[in-house]
Amino acid sequence: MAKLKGIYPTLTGANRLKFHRTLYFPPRFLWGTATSAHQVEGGNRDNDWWAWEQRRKSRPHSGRACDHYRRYREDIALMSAMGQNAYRLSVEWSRIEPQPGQFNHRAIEHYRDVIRALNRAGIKPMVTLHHFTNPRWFAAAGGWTRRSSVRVYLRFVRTVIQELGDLVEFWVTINEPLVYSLQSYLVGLWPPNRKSYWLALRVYWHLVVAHRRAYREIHAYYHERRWHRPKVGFASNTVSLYAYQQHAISSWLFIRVADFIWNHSFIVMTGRGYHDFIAVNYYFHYRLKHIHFRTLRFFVEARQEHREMSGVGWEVYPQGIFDVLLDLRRYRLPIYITENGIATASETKRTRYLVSYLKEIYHAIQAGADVRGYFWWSLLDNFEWNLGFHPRFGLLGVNYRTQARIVRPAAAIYQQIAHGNSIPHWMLKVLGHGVTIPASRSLSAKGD
Ligand code: IFM
Repeated sequence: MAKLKGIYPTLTGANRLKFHRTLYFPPRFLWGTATSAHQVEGGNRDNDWWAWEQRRKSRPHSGRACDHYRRYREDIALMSAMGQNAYRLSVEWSRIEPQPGQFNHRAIEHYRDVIRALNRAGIKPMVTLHHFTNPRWFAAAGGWTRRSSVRVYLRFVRTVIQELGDLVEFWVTINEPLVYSLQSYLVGLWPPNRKSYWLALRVYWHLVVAHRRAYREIHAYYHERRWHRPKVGFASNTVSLYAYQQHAISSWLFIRVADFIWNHSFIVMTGRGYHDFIAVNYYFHYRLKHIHFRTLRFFVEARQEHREMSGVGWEVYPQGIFDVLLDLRRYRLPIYITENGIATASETKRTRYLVSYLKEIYHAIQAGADVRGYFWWSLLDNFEWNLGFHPRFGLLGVNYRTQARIVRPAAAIYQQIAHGNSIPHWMLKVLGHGVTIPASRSLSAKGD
């Protein structure tokens, strides 16, 4: 109990009842939201995604996106109103280095302005250096398939650190390296639409090396200047995996291998000493049904089983985040949930999702996971890559015609949680406990 003293209110009188009914998070917990440059800024013409979008009419175009590049002040004011004390954003490489080795100082100044405004508002910035997009010239030269990609990326990292380092403590080197390698080089859904195990592996390896070198570079730079120690990590798309047939050895073995690849391979390959924190992006819960390498379809779909799903067909399964957080305890590092959220048109679903996932995170903390922050994906509805604008992930809705921001009910709930650094019991009772929805409703066309 002595250890808990600093964390929890003193238990006297009326406090005692409140304490037992309220789920308190640790002090200085970060309550944030997350975005990435290409998904919200608009007008990122110089990157490979923009080029890819333009190549076919049928593809979704990011266009003005949420116009966040121009409206960031208004958006930061809304973050403040929501009680956020942290925000995860990415800097757009193609804006900062539109031509090889030529840096655009106006773009850098823009990001300095954004970060200064965040700091002034008491919102801690967490900055991602690579979030899926590459400058066109980099992609044209072979992108991450080339060994030289690491050197070129480091030149960019060095410049960003020199220009923004004095304002930032948290850096994410690469967002979801495995997702990027697979979507772009194995599944072939994202630019450059390649389908090759060899290329996917090669790209993954280069990202591993890039992370290690960026980690060293950032630390060395801060050290030379005698600045405070930066916190550097990469964001992992962490997945909870279960065997459908619990007693089949083949399923069990496959789950072990898949768990290693998804949730641990990047940390192991980069080396444990290259991470100051574990950044978890959590959306996916899979149950292994079949092993089929040619179609890359291994898991039973939520839809088939009438399970609750998001608008993009991802299963809603709060308990999964408890399991992945406990598994990650093995690294003995602070954990930040750098993305978690749901695409849905239903506000009831969004608020229930928020509260029920946070409840599981609370329990994981009680069970020993050192979770220090949570970033909802996303601040705004935004451009969801090959799916375009139809998935609605935002705490703030966006009217893409007028660019008006719509404060959703979940934003008000988030504000209350962040403000109290806790989930009050009434919120769990009214919103947070899972509600089983009838199969017919869970099967509607968009999963909503
Ligand atoms: O929108 C993406 C984000 O860019 C990376 N993590 C998952 C999100 C939802 O698909």
